[in-house]
Amino acid sequence: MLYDIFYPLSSDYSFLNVFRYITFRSAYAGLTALGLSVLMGGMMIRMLRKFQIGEKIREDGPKSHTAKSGTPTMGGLLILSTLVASTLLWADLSKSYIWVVLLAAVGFGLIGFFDDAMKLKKNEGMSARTKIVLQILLSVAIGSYLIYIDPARSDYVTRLYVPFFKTFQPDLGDWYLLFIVVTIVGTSNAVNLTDGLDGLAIGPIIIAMITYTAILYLCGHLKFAEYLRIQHIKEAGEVAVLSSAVVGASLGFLWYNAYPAQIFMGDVGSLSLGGILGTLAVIAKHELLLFLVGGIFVIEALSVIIQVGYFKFTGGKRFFKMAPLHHHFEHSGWAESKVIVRFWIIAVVLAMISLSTLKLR
Ligand code: 57M
Repeated sequence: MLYDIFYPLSSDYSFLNVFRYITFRSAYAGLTALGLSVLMGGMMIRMLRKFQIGEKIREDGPKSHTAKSGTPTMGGLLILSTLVASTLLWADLSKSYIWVVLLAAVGFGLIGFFDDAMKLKKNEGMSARTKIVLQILLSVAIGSYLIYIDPARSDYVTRLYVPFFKTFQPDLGDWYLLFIVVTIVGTSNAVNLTDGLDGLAIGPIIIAMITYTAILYLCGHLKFAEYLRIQHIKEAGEVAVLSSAVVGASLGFLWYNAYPAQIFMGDVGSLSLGGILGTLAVIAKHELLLFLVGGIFVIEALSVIIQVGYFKFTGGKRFFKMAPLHHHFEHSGWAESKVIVRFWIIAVVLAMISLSTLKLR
């Protein structure tokens, strides 16, 4: 919105030319979302307490978690509202990718919202089947737009870029839609599984979003893309403004979600943030790199698959002390804050390795 108002005036007032730059708008989109979420966070926590929108803790979990009972939840609404407001303010809204990512944010957010609301009202959320069908439908809509409608992607759209390989780019053809769906739905659910300790999901989300902000900016910039020999994706750079707003909104949420948490994000936050991350990876055509950038989410999801598989296969034996993996470490005697910070450290290392792949090919 500010872009539409101020950039046209730059012919009369040259200092308004800064509104042209994605770097400038990304920085202020991040700061605006951060400011808004820190400012609104306290108010929201008071409101959630007033309406008794608090977490019901499962009895089969680690004992230390019973003290968290009643912690205000659905803090994802804070993340969503501030990132959307900041994006509408700072992004060039004529670029379609902005709307694609906003659709992912709000769509996955709505699925999570109804799930949270049902859990609060009836103690039981949406059925796993309904949730997954809705997630798939939304991802099919996003994937179909990018493959069949988006005019900017044309010939390279179904080719897959493989980290560390310069020329090996298999063309998935029509299977690419399925690949997009698996990427977006998988990321959304993996973030949801990770969100089980204070700040555990939001830390790696911030790190992964910063990484993709850099990647989006680079692949949207013709010269950098040529220099790095990555696919130049016209208009992807603008999405960096949005992902920067996600970073800001998430940092503001972390202010309150840091151990000991005053608020949880709920499914409205975790499903939406995962949906956004998956969509960003697809738009940047760095989908496989998400395994590395979002390695923490991958490990957490894998731990659940291994635990459930092993449990069924052995007729009741456990591979980990408890799944997802963070519970295993809690049961091994690690303090909650230690698990969280160590997972963050691993996320930073993975992000650094991921960025190195831009040149290592
Ligand atoms: C939901 N939700 C947290 C909060 C958050 C297939 C199965 C393994 C699935 C899995 C599952 O349901 N995972 C997804 C994870 C919950 O947090 C809420 O949920 C939102 C995110 N969806 O925003 O609203 C609890 O996590 C804690 N928490 C914090 N701080 C935070 O900032 O401490 C969350 C955010 C909160 C709070 O205690 O209540 C969750 O963990 O439930 N299932 C499991 O995760 C269960 N694992 C399990 O059953 N494993 C089995 C195997 C054989 C399948 C086993 O290993 O025994 C565990 N979940 C819990 N307790 N709560 C088991 C123990």
